[in-house]
Amino acid sequence: MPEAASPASEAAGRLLGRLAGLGLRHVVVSPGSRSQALALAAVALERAGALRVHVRIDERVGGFTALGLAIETGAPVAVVVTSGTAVAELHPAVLEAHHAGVPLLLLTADRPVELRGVGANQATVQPGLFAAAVQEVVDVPAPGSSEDLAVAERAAERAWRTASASRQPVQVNLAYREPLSGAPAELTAVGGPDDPARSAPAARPVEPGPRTVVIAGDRAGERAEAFARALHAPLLAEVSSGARFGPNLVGAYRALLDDPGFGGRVERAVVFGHPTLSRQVPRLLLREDVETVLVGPPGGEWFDPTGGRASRVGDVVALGADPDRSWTGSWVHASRALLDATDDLPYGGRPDEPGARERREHAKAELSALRAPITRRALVDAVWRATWPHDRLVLGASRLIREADAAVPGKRIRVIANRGLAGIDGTVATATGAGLGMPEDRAGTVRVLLGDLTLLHDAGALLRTPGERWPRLQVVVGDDGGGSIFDSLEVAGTAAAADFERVLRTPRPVDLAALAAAYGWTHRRIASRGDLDRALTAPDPGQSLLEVPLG
Ligand SMILES: Cc1ncc(C[n+]2csc(CCOP(=O)(O)OP(=O)(O)O)c2C)c(N)n1
Ligand SMILES: [Mg+2]
Repeated sequence: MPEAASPASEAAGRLLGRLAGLGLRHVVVSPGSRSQALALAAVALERAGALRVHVRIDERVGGFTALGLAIETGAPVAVVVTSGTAVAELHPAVLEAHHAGVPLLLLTADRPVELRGVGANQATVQPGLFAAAVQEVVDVPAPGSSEDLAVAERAAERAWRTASASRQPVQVNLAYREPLSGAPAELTAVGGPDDPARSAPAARPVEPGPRTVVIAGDRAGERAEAFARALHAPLLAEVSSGARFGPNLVGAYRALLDDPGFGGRVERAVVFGHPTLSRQVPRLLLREDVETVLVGPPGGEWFDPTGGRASRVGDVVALGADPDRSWTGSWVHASRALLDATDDLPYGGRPDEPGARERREHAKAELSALRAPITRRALVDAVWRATWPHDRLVLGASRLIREADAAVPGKRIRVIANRGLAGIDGTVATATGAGLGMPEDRAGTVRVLLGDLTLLHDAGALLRTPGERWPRLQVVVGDDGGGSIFDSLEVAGTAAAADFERVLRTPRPVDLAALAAAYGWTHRRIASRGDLDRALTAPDPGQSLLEVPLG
């Protein structure tokens, strides 16, 4: 006997099939009844080789996994959730995606119109839930006839086009009536990519002349480095800019911006990406005597602390190199000297022509340094040294990313950080998504460096999916007994110590070995710098948690 046909299954299959035709490669699915047709269509398309499905129980984890996938692949990624609170669980990742400019397709299953606003189970007002954080809401009524297949297809095209062009999340709210799914069908991708000729933004010519710095904030990308080199300008690149490398790099930019001999002499700033890690950059851009050129983000918000005084352009092109080489040279040299002076690594100081005594002393110093407690600086340095272009480095919010930003030298590696809203949520899930988005045959290790509270916030993301590929993940936790970032705030001195501890620093004595074991992760407690280097350079296969007590 043929099983009952389900308009829900047919429409869901057509929607996802068309999305696959347009270029959708990853769908993150969370379980639910109302969304079953979408979830089953996604796995049918996976069987046909059209896309990959990643299943996550917790939609908040699913949302951040999709975010990581979209950051890594640069293309929209879909999430499938059921109705009600499941939709709201996506909100943190949607907000981050909105502010950072990352395209997501939120396929939110819903009740049909007759069941809305009548107190039906698991039904709320889903369109509009994300307010301005989505570029568009495509509200698709429950399918009933074969004409609705065309409606589903058009919804797919519209959502894909909007998300791709705006680099923003788009909600496709999909009502379904019972039967919520029907007989399994074989599905394939429908149609081809739709590639409206996208015109590159006009590039504004930038003449050499005024004393210029190039600032690369989060997600600035390699074009910031190329532009700084072409103009021969100092490159003040944050650690997650994607531009922290090259001959013009000024890693110690904060100290130099504070210095009247450097920051005080700047006449023009060209800003790429979203700088979030220093007070000095916004302060520089606020200065009336500094001409500011903001280079448009491909999506996301403009970073503009100038109150509209800055000029905004889609792209820039250097009209030649600054003939005054001393400007950039002085920044680069001063930066290198500053970074060397604050170095606490055990490896420096090798005598030029070591005699036997010097060699012995050097070896002794090296040995005792390897046994020394691990400082934040030593931790970020070790992680940075161990990370290579085929790896990914994901940095959690809080102190370690700031430490890395202040200290690490230039290296052309991919660093991901959720700086759109700088939340401590979703860090492990974002990293997992990034790893899943890397080409399988060329994927290295995804290393996550985060604080102890940031890990505990996303403990649910440690939950693996049996039978699905997971990337090689090395989660490195700098454990300093709660939110140490609050120690640097005024409240640390004004609040009663016990109150400060209870509501701000919030230390949690969690047994991380047991946490790791519960989720089947390898756990290592790192006691020395020697251990740290060994664990980082030869990462365990699969998923591992390195617990690093900070000294
Ligand atoms: C979702 C979210 N909640 C709260 C905060 C505020 N916050 C910023 S840092 C921080 C503490 C982080 O502690 P930890 O991960 O241990 O890092 P540490 O400060 O010790 O480096 C908190 C709660 C936030 N950024 N995001
Ligand atoms: Mg901490």
